[in-house]
Amino acid sequence: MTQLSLAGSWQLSDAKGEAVGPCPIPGDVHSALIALGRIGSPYEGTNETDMQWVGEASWEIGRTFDVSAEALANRWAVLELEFVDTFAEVFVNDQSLAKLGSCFIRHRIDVTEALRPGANTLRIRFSPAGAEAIARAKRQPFPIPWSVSNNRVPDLNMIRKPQSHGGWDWGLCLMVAGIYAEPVLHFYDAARIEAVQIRQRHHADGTVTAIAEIELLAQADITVPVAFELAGKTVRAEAKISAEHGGKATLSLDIGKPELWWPAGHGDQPLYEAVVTIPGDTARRKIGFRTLEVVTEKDEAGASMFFRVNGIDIFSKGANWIPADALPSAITTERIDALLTAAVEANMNMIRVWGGGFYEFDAFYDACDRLGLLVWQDMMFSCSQYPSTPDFLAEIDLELRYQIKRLSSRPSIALWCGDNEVIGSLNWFEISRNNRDRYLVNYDRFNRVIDQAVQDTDPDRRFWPSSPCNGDMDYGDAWHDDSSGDLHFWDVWHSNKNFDHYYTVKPRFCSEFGFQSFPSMTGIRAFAGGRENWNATSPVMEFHQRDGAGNSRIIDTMARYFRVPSGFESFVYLSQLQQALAIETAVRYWRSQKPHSMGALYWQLNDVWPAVSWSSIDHSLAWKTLHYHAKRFFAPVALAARMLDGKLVVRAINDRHETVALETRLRSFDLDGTLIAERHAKANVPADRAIEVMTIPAPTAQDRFYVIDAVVDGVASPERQVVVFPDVPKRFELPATEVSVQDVGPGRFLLSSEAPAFHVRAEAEGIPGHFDDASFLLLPGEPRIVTFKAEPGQRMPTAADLTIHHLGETYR
Ligand code: BMA
Repeated sequence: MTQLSLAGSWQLSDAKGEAVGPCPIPGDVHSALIALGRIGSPYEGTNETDMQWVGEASWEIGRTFDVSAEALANRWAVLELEFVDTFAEVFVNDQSLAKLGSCFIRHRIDVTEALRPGANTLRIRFSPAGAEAIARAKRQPFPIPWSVSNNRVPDLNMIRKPQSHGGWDWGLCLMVAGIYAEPVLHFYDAARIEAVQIRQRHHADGTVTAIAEIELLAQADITVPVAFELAGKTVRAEAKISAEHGGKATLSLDIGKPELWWPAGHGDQPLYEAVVTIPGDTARRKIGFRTLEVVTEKDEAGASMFFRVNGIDIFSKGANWIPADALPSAITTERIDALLTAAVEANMNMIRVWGGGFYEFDAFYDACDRLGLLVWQDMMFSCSQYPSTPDFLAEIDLELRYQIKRLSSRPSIALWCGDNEVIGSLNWFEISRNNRDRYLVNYDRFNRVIDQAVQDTDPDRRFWPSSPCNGDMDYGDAWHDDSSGDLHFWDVWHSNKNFDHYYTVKPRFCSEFGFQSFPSMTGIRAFAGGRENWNATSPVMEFHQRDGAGNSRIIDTMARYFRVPSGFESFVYLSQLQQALAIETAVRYWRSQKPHSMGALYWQLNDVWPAVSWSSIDHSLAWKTLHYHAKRFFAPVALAARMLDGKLVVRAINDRHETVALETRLRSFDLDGTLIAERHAKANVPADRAIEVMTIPAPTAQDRFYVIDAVVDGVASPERQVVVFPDVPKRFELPATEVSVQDVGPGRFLLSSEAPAFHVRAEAEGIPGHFDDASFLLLPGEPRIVTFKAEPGQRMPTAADLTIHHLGETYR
C-alpha cells in the first residue's frame, strides 16, 4: 500500500463531544447537519438566519482506519490535508499532531510515529473562525479596515479563509467549516515529491524544451533516482536530498514541435501528460504548450492591456467566477464542469477567479485546461485592507508559494493578480482616507510579498498588482480611468446610469461590470414558497437580494426602458432581459473598439445560492437571458450597432485569424412586420479587427425597427443577428401576438409568430438544461427551430412543457 484515501463517512460530534451523526468528507459541517435534519436548507426561505449558530460553534469530525504492519514497515507516513477550513487541530490516536490555520495551504503532517498496525483514529477539531478573526484584529498594531459592506462577520481579513464565507453582496453568511478535498495518507519509501513545476521554452523553429523543476523532501539524507517523462521521451537523473533542507532536481526534455494549446475559439487544446517519478512517489501534470504574454505597451491613449497567445492577440471574452456553491459539499466536479462548459458554449475564452473565494479546486483548472478557458487568477484578497505584520506576511508567503507551484504548470493560468479591489478600498474607509500614507505603505508591503512570491516561483508569468489597476506602481482611479490597465466599470449599476453610459468609456480591458436580475422561476419556486411571495418586495424575495439598493434599481430601470409588467413572471423575464441588454450594450461597443479595447469579463458567471444577483447562470444552473445573449455577443464574428447623432452606425468585429468577407444586410420593418427597406454592404473585415461597415440616417418616430444580419459564406446565422430599436422599447406599440410551438423531433421545436415577437424566450421549467438560443426575434414568415440540450440523465421536454415569453406580452 502506498496510499490510503480517507474520504468517506466520518463522524461529527459537537463541542461537548456528543455524537451528532455521519459527516461525508470531502464535505462541510453544515451539509452534514442538513442531511441529518438538524437544520434546514440555507437556500430556502429565510432559514439562513436560524443557522448562524453553526458557524459560531466548535465541531469535531473523526474516523477510524486500519493500517497493516507491512504498510508501516520502514515507511514514512504522511497525512495530506488540503482545503481545510480553517482552524483545526489534528489528533492521531488522541495525540495532537498539528494545529492548522489556513484554508489555502496544503498541510502534510508526519504521522509515522503516531500510527500503529491495526485500527487507528483520526480526529479533527474545528474552532470557530469568526472568533479567531476578532482576536487577531485586537492584536494588530493599528486597525485594519475590513469589508463592512459585504461581510457580516467582522475582521475576516485577518484570517486565510474565503472572504465571502462571511457574506457578500450576492451571497449569504454561513461561515462553513470542513475539509473539501480528499484526505490521503501516504506511505513513502524514504523521500517524496513536494512540488513539480513544468516550464516551457519555445524556440524560433517551433520546437519546445520542457523543463521540470522538482522539489524533494526526505526522512533522512538520501540520494534518489528521478525520472521525467513527457511526449514519449524520458530523462533521468539522481537527486541528493537532505532531511533538513530537502533537495531539488531540474530535468529538461527537447520534445520537438508539439501541437499548440489555444484559448477556446482560436484552436484546439491538446494536452500532454508529464510524469515525474522517484521510488515510491509519482506526480502527474497535464501540459499544454503555448506562449503567453501580457502586453502592456505605452500608446497614444495610455497603455494597452491584452493577452498574446502563440503570437496572436486575443480579445478576452468571459466572466467572473465566484465559488460554485455556498455549501462546499455541493461543489462537485459535475457542477464545475457544467458551469465552465456553459461558459465555452457562450463563446467565452477567459474566466477570472475573483479574490474573495478559493484558489479553486483541481477540477476547476482541469476543466479550464481541457476547454481552453484562460484563467485570470486573483490571489485571495478582496475588498478590505490586509495586515503587513511579519506573522501575516509569513503566512501568506507560504500560501502564495504553495498555490503558484500547485498551478503554474497549467496552460490555462494566464496571469497572477495580487488582489481584488484592495488598492481601491483605501478610499472606502474613513480611517484609511484620513491616514492614506500609513495605509498605502501598509498595502505596498503586503502587495510586495505577493509580487516577490510570483517572481521567485513563476518568473515566466506576469504579476499584476491588483484588479482593477492602471499598471505597476499606479494608484489611480481604475474605476474610471480607461487609458491603461484593467477597469472595473460599475457606474451603470452602482450609480444607476442608463445603459448608454457604457459608451462613455473605452476600457483597455474591462475585468468587471455587471447588472443584476432575478433568477429563473425554477429557482424562485424552490426557495420562495407559495405564490403570495412572488413579488419583488415580499420579505423572502428581499431576503434573497444582498445588494441593499438592488431591487429598487431593477424596478427603476424597468420603468425607464419598458412598460410596467403585468405579472411577476413577466417581471422576472424583463429583469433578465434588461440585464442582458445592459451587458450586451457594453460588450458589443467595447469589442467594436478592438484593438483599443481587448477584454470584457462581465460580473458574474455563477451564483452561490438562489438569489437576485449579477450572474448569467443561476444557482439551479438555469441559463438566464444574459447567458443566451452572451453566446451571441461573444460570437467570433459579430456586429455592433449603435444610434449616434441621428444615425445608425454598424461595425463588424472579427476575432478570427483570417480576413472575413462579410455582407451586412440591414432591413427595416414597421411594427406589424412589413418590410420597409433593405440595404446591403460588402466589406472585408481584417483578421482580429473591428471596422465600420454601414451608416444610415435613423428615424425619429417610434414606428420601425431594424434587423441587421452579417452574411458570411452565404449564411445569415441567427447567432450574428442584431435587432435595434431607435428608442427605448416602452415607446413602441408592439403587436399582440402569440408564439406557436410545434414539436419537430426530440427536444426540437419550431417557433413561429404571425406578427413580430421580440426577445422570444422558451423555457422548459423544471427540466435542467438549456436551449441553443433564446431571446431572439420572430418575424412573420421567418420561423425558428430551437434545440434543447438536457443535462445528463434528464428527460427531453415536449411542446407541452414549454412556456414562452416575449416582450409584447409582458404588459398585456
Ligand atoms: C465588485 C466585486 C465584488 C462585488 C461586485 C458587485 O467590484 O469585486 O466585490 O460582489 O462588485 O458589487
